[in-house]
Amino acid sequence: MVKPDGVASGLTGEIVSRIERRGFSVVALEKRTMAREVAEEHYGEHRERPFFGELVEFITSGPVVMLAVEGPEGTIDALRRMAGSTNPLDADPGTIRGDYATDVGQNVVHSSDAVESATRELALHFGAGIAG
Ligand code: D4T
Repeated sequence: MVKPDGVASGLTGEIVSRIERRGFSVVALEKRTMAREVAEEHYGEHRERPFFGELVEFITSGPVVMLAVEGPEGTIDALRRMAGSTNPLDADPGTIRGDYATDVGQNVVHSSDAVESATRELALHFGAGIAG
């Protein structure tokens, strides 16, 4: 997902381009503003964390670009490495966060961290039919 800060900064094309040039397939893509209930479910694992309210506020603050990406086994980890560390100040240059962000709360992209979360998030954002 390109988060609201990434979309507002005009980074959608750059991020989609990095994913495609790497050789992964974008199988679905949609720009939309996430409903609060969807955001709370998306970030459900962080419900008890002190930054949860801000996180939901931010992710619903403007349009995101939701992507379903397909690739061989290992693609989930490869996309996480392309995104870089959650805290952009720790992210390596050449990663998306390392090139375009400085703030952990506004770190340009989200990428699923495991098969289970990818399956859950694909179903949440695109419907049951897309994961497989
Ligand atoms: P997402 O889920 O957005 O791809 O981020 P990560 O998978 O890299 O990191 P995460 O789940 O640990 O954090 C989710 C989300 O919360 C924001 N955040 C995180 C924050 O605002 N303050 C914090 O202290 C942390 C740890 C950033 C990403």
